Amino acid sequence: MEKDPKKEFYEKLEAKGVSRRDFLKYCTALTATMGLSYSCVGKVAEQIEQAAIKPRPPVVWLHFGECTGCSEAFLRTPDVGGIILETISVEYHETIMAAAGHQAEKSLHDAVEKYKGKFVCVVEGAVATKYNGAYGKVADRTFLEIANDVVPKAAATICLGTCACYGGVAAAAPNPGGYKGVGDALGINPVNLPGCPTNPLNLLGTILKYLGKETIELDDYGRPVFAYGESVHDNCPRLKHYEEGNFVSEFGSKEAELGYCLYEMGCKGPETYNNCPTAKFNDATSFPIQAGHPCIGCSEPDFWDSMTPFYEES
Ligand code: FSX
Ligand code: SF4
Ligand code: F3S
Repeated sequence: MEKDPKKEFYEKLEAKGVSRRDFLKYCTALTATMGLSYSCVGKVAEQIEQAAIKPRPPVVWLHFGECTGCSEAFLRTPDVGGIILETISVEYHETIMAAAGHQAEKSLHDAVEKYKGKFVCVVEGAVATKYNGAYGKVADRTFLEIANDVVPKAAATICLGTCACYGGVAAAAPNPGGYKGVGDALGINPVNLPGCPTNPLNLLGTILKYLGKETIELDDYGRPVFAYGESVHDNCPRLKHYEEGNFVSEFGSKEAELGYCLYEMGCKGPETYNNCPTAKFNDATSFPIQAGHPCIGCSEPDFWDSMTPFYEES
């Protein structure tokens, strides 16, 4: 007897430690992240079930100049990460694949040829452009060569993390290697999901919109408006204190315990566009400001240069 694919999907999630109740909890968080009303939770859950049942889109995942924090962010949130891995078919990913050396190179080549024009390319990390890309190599090929070879063969490209989007830490001054984001380095317009790291819910929301063939509205920096349309400050739980002038001036102070505003500690929430206060991290547990740390503007282009020093008074 043929197995019920929906049942099979839930069994697979269960095996990853994600109960049906957990799944619905993440669908609720995702619905809010995607800017939809609460009444759409059922529809979002159904979209994910359908995505997992249908042939999943092949994904080639590249790593260039970065810290892999963006992959870690979803691999270490097993619930959201587990759901993501059920909606896509990862054909190549250096951090999680078993292959190494020549075998790994072959699997990249084979995946790109087999799924030419059909795969989604997820890129983590910036591309070195000076000196023919000499400042960044994998398997004796520069990041620039690999990007020029693989990215044009993809059906769509998603830049994951501020490094892939705009250069990030590798492009911080004086940037000797001429690191750039993928869009700038290749002269293309990818979907940019910045953050250092990117919130895994924003990746999942983007994948679902892509699979549902929905138009993804982007802002001037290539970021989906559903996730990056409002500033951190707009939705900050400490906003009332900002308006009333209750500021924290040092870490560990009495004011910090009271949850006062972190603006005077250098918080960049007013200039930073991201949905951290509503989506949150670690399976929707917390985000920097909730944990008492000022926002450092990690989803903005050039934040390592333009938002520093992170701790000086504003
Ligand atoms: Fe950069 Fe992401 Fe910061 Fe790290 O992929 S955005 S350094 S969290 O890993 O690229
Ligand atoms: Fe705005 Fe930062 Fe204060 Fe929150 S903590 S209200 S984001 S300045
Ligand atoms: Fe980054 Fe600020 Fe959110 S530092 S994680 S954009 S609160």
